[in-house]
Amino acid sequence: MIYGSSDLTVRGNWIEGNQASFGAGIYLQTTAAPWIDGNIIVTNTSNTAAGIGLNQAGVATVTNNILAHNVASTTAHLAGGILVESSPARIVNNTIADNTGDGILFQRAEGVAIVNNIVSGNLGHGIEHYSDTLWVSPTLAYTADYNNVLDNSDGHYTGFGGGMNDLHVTPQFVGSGTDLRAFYHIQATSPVSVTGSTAWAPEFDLDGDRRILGGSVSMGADEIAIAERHVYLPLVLRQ
Ligand SMILES: [Ca+2]
Repeated sequence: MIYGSSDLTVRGNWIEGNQASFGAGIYLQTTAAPWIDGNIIVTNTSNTAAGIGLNQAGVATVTNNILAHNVASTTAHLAGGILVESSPARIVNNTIADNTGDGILFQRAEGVAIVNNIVSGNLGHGIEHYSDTLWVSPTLAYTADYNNVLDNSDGHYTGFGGGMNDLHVTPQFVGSGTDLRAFYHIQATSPVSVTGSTAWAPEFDLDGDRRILGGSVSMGADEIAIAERHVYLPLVLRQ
């Protein structure tokens, strides 16, 4: 749990097998602006918010994380991946797959942004805007677009209609072996390797590969490295 007012960075950790009532992987309740980047958050179990829970947190930036096989254990399975509660978080370029519970659930969040994520195979909704009218003012603005949302058991969305630039295509995960970090990388042929929003993309991916290559960016935590793409440079002959 991260609590208090420091602008810390949590990067490159393997967060596995934890149990808590809320936010078993990472629980943010801070007035600061933490950056949660490039972590592998897997097989954690909570009542709600199994992977990451943000509750009255500041402008948290959550980028390049893989959240998989986390379990929200209540019968409603609220947020197996990420729950954003009253926090203007930036949830960008994460891979949120095969969790027991909704991929992303957000509520009472002014200015939240959910962009460039892969949200697939979760037991629940892909992305849920929890819109209890007692809690949510209709004037609260949010951005949710350029996400690839598919194969979630209760459908792509609830509480809103999805983004204009969302996709629903098989992301072509590497998909083999027991190393979940490797498993949820995407293959070079992935249809989402060039379909993200460059406006929202972080500078690097979870491997340290530079993003926005040739004017395009991948969805999810993994950018296809430049060596894996076909890049043709001009050939100049000098005499
Ligand atoms: Ca990469």
